[in-house]
Amino acid sequence: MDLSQFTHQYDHLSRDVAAFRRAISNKLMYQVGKNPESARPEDWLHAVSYAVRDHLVERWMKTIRASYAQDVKRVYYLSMEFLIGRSFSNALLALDLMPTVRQALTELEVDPDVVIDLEPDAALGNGGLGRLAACFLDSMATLGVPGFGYGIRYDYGMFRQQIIDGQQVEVPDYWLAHGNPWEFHRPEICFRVRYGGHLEQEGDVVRWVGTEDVLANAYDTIIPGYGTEVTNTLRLWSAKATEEIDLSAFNQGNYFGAVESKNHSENVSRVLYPDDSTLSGRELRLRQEYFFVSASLQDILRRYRVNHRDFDALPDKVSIHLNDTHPVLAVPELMRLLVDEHGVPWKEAWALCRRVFSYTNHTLMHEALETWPVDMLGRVLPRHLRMIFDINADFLADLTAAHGHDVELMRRVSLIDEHGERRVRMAYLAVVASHSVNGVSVLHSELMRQSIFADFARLWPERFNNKTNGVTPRRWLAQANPGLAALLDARLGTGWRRNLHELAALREYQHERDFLDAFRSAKRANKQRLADYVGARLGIDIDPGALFDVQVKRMHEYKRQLLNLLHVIARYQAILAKPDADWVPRVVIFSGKAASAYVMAKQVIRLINDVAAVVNADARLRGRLKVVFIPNYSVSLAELIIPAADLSEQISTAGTEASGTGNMKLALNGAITIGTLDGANVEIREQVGDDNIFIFGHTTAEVADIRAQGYQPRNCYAANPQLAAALNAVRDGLFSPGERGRYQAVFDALMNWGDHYLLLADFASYVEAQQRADALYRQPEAWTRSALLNVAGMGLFSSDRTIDAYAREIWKTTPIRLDAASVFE
Ligand code: 26W
Repeated sequence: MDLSQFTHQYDHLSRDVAAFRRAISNKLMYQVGKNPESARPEDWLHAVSYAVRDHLVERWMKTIRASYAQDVKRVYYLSMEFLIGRSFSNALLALDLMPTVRQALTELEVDPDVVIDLEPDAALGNGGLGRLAACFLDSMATLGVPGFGYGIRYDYGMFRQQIIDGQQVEVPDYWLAHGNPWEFHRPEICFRVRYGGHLEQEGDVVRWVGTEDVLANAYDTIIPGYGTEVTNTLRLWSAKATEEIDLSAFNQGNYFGAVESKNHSENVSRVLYPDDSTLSGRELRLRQEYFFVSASLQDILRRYRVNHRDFDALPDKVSIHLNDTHPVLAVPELMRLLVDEHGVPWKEAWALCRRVFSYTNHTLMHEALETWPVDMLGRVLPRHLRMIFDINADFLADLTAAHGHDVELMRRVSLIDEHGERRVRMAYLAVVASHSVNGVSVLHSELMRQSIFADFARLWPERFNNKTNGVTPRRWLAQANPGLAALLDARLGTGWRRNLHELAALREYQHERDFLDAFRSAKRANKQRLADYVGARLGIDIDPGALFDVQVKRMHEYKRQLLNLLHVIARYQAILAKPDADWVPRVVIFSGKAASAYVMAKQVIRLINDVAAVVNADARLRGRLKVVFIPNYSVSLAELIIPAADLSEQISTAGTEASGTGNMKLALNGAITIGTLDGANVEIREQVGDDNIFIFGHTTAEVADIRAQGYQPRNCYAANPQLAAALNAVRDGLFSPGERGRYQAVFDALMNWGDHYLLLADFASYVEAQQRADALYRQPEAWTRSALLNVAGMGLFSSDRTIDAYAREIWKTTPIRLDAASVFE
């Protein structure tokens, strides 16, 4: 085909205001089907999204064409979660079209801010792991890495959180209700995914028959790069019944029965599991994992075969990354496709697998490590269970050959856990199958080698490495904090968006009074913006002059929101005891969701709201302490809250938070961290210096010692009257006067059930660190300088740096070349 005839079409899109006005009006009429006078704001959002999208599609087609022409090595990032948030303003930023499109909308008498705020978040993830996947997509495109995201197009994303009478209520998130202009449905890209059935063996050949099938149908989302034309793809799978309806039932007059089975099979992509802490072990979850993995692998092999006849070059052209263990069924699935469907000999297939897969671990928490009962796996995926047994047999045989017959070692590393009900250890399968296993911060990678993977790290030390997480500076600074971004542009130029290390130059301005003032006013404006939101939505009046103390993240015992709250209570009591002392005014802000079945996390939400009600109503405080729980934490709320923070709470028990990424976003926006030596806090301290972070609490090693010696939380209570008073207030119902015993279980968890996360052991040190924060906040210039030095130290924490390291050291990919690939240089 002669492609030259098509290329001129690329030039028809103009980028001026008048052209956009016309394009938006055209989209409104021809795509949305509305007249301007009857168009609702949602209709305008769709119209303008389509107009902007056209500009991305051009780049997208160009990228796809180049990737085939250059037969590049592609990276496939397999993840159950992608927490994308909104796409419209992100696209405007990538295309450098924000001022143009704002102007065009304004001329059409449409308020751009109203339209921007109408877009629902694509909340296809729980928290850190899902948002990291989204930041990685952004960085892959920006660096020109030929990367694809593969996941599930859940009909219902992360639930919406309402707070009713102080308690979390979950509301379904039907994010597709008004349609999604950012996705392209691909009805023709459809793969059969099989479940159940049984195995038949003829000689060496195993046949998997009698299955119940569902179709996986592709929806593509465009992922723009920043400052480049490279534009990548996020491909999400939606379940479709193999037959529209059961015709035989239909013909027999059983109309409802006819649609029932269709609905049943389509349930597999219905809803995101809203739990990021405990493995529920539910069969539907297993089905979801296999669903997207199978479709993705079939698609990956199809694409590979466009340019290749056999599979010899597979590891040179394909890299498959496993985002935690959730997609680990990709290992037996690739084996199945190669061996059963394409006749590749077992040993060759395994050698290919070992070079294709890499794996990231995101948590050490035992209860979050996935294992599947052998029984269930055998019922749902009999062929894969057999594959896993065979992989295990080969692995254990090789182990014996190399290290002798060590039964204890074999028991420890076997892919099958034989204690009690037999279970498949998905993390071990990931390690055995991958050429690279990484943790997400220096500390976490080290602990990973010492704890859950100790035996494997001895067997294969070369396989283990660290890739400290990062965040995209486009969304988390340029987009979320236009005030600070403008200030940085004026002083440093705009290059920090693509090279975050350029922020280091800010250090030169740390003694310039004018610059510090401007930096402080940018923060102040963000605080005002948040105060307006809190006033309008929650009816709570907060003073933007107060210290904004922010903890935003999933609600989890190990993250210790309750430790923060104990400090709030202690402070409340201290102010009442000395009402005339010179207190630094504070607004303590919480936001975060609890998994729906996580009783203790929900109790903590309720307690925060109960404390807020009492504290905010107490006139004796004269506004010097306020507590706010902002409902429904999400990517777009994070974009509002994070730029307004002064103090960033990163207070997990040392050794429990794998990395954290909120810590990076907050520091990047000029918040100072109060935190433990956990996760990436350790590296943040190295970058910003000891004087610009408030570190407290026991270290990982000390935590281990305390536990080994038999931790007695009651001793902390006995030794610290301030702590005892705060705990007693909770126990005695000071914050729940209508139901005095409401928080007995919270009290008991700390005092009588062992305080597993050592809140009491860290309390005194935490309070002391909070006093250091107060002292610094009393000196506005010193505080601002320290905040500035935090921003200056964030160069390392760009996800561009992270992705560059993955690309070079794990995936071994090189960037795509496009003619005039860099559009801003
Ligand atoms: C079995 C259900 C389940 C679902 C999700 C278990 C565990 C998870 C994730 C691993 C939880 C998660 O989001 N982990 C977070 O990953 C971030 C990105 O690496 C880190 O920054 C956080 O520290 C880590 O908690």
